[in-house]
Amino acid sequence: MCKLSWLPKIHQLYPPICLLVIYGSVSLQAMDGLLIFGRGLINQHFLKRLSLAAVLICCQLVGMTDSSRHGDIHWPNTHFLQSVADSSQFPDIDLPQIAVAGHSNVGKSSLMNALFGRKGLVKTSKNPGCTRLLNLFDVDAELLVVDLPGYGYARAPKKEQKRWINMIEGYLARADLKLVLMLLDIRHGPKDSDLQLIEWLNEGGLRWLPVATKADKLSGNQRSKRLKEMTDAMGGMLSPIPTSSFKGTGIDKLRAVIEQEMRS
Ligand SMILES: Nc1nc2c(ncn2[C@@H]2O[C@H](COP(=O)(O)OP(=O)(O)OP(=O)(O)O)[C@@H](O)[C@H]2O)c(=O)[nH]1
Ligand SMILES: [Mg+2]
Repeated sequence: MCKLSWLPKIHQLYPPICLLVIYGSVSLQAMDGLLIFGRGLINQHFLKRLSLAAVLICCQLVGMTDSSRHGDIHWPNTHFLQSVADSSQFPDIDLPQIAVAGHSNVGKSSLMNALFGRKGLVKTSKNPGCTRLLNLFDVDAELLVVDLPGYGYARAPKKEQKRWINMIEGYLARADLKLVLMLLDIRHGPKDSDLQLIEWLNEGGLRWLPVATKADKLSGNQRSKRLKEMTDAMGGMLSPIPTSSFKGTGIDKLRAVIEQEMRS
């Protein structure tokens, strides 16, 4: 895929252009002000320019406080690319890749909606086994995020469980991944199936980031206790990030860590 990475994006140009216009406008105000002060009157022209400067300053403040924009990635600029049933169907995409892995129903798809700041883009369900294919999302033409089917859904037919595991392992083994987000329900910590996957990721030399989901279900004290237990049980290079897709907890931090990992 051809990517014009040297071209700045519109949102990257936005703050400097705004600053330039504000600077120009404020300088004109100052000149107008001096002239008017000299003549001792305020005309309509002056008031118009003053309101234009106020509007531009507000726009700039909104641009600076947009929490879904970190560094180079504008997260809401995400679109669904395609679903694939196994890694052999994977399209040739020249973007750094991250995968979202975890037990069935742990909150993978919900977390992706929260990360993208786009409600309903990724399909979620209260019934386990909702995501059954590898779903690919292009984030701002900077990043490819892959939503994986959940493992460990005991009530799914054995044949189907085997197919999901093969699909996940086949993909993880072949993909050129920058990072795997390893999702764990903060209340339960890692299950045997999670520990198996972690061992497998470690053996393959893949970098993984533990993400504790559904943090809204616990009080502050309980959260800290569970996070410590989680770290002790899993090891790993990166500390777990507590998140809640419902409340937006930890989402900014997670975006920042992902972007940092992309750059390293
Ligand atoms: N309280 C709470 N519930 C959540 C949160 N995130 C997800 N859920 C709920 O957990 C259930 C599963 O969410 P999904 O995002 O579909 O989980 P998944 O891991 O993608 O599930 P599979 O695709 O089946 O593997 C849904 O009922 C969600 O509403 C959260 O942050 N807090
Ligand atoms: Mg899902």
